Amino acid sequence: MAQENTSKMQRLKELFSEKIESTQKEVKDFIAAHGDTVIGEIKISQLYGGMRGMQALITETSKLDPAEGIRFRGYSIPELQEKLPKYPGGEQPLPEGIFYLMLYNELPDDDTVRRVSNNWARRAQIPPHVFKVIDALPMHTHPMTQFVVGIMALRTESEFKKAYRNGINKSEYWEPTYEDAMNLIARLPRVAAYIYRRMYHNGDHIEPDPSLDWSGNFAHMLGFDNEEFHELLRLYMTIHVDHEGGNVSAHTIHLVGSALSDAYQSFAAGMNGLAGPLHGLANQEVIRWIFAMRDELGGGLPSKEQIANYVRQTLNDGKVVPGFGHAVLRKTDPRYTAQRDFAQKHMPHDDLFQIVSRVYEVVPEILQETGKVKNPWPNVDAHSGQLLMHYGLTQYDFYTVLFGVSRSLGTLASLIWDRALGFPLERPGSTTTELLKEQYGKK
Ligand code: CMX
Repeated sequence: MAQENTSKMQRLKELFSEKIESTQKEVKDFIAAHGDTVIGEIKISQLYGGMRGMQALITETSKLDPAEGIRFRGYSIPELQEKLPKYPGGEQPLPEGIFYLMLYNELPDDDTVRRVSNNWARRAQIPPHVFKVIDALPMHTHPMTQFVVGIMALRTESEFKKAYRNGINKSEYWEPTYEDAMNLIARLPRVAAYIYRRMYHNGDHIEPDPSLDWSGNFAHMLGFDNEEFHELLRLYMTIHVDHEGGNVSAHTIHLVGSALSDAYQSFAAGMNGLAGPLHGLANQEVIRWIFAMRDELGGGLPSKEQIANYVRQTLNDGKVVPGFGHAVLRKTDPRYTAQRDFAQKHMPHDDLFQIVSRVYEVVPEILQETGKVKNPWPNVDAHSGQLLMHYGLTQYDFYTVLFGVSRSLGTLASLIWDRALGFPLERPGSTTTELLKEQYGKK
């Protein structure tokens, strides 16, 4: 049985290894032919402005178009909702499918997705010390901190670390990276669910059910066995996976990985970036902001005028309106729209959905009035909390952990490709204001 399991796991890896050689050749030939082609120019303002708009990274798994939104290996979210395999009786894509698409650059069939699911289920064992390390943290430790600590505790299992110490040839780096990525993806739901049950259900933990799909099992371990919630989590885990390479979490994982830090170290570093309020933590901040508004206004559905006043007050206090704006997007985030469609179908009369919808009607115009916000439209985080709240996942401090579990799929598929393509240590140049002034300030 153990042998049979190993050979099944090997088959997915072999399939990937068959892809590497042709892609390596394609990239090498392209660089040889076009390596000196100039693809843009850099303005001084971009150096001071967070490098917006600079094409400076290769990330094969997804590409973000400002006007259209995210595409994963060329497919939009609605296309994936149609084309990716579903759980029997379900309508939302299985996240296993989008992972396969990102890693293998091919749409999987039902059988392939089942193999990925089974593969992860077989890898999901967590060494007991991980739970002990988490248990040693004070209960008030933010769930994202507990998550990062859990990931680092899992690092004892790193195959890359062992292989490097044993002198692995650099042409084979991708192989232990693949193992680490697959193991980590398989184990993250259990770690996340452990933190959730520890914090909010008196440590009453729920054993995994390996017969379920990856996110169905995650929902089950969190304590939600409602099939509609399982569908929501499949959607959630699919739309948060990746957002090209320049966002803080993906970029960090790629950067740290470039030092040949293993998948555990790289992913934990990226999760610390995701935990920032301008990035993934915005999903908890949205609910905090809406609840504070509701409390201040005495409950119920606020009028448009009341919301507008509250938004203006937020801006006057020098704070951002969470869930709105984006560094790249210039329209309503299609990830927002996918969640709105889900709410319209399953909970059109939900109180919080009414508020989220009204906020959507009011905020963009006010942000536009400021004259400085480049994208006044809602992003993914403006909607996700409402859906979770509806099914009883009310502990919003936990929301960014869900985002993090999903983001493992895209960023770790990318990390495997980084090692397969032999990407070097990332080391851009920096300069000083004094030097810039000397070089360009006199014109
Ligand atoms: N509320 C208030 N002000 C905003 C704003 C918002 N939602 N979005 C942008 N601005 C402000 C910026 O703070 C900046 O102000 P200053 O010039 O005073 O510094 C100005 O508008 C210009 O910013 P921008 O070029 O439009 O946006 P950036 O690329 O600098 O920032 C982002 C993008 C997401 C950090 C920003 O829109 C924001 O802070 N949004 C709220 C937080 C949020 O929802 N983050 C989640 C993003 C998605 C994710 O990663 O999960």
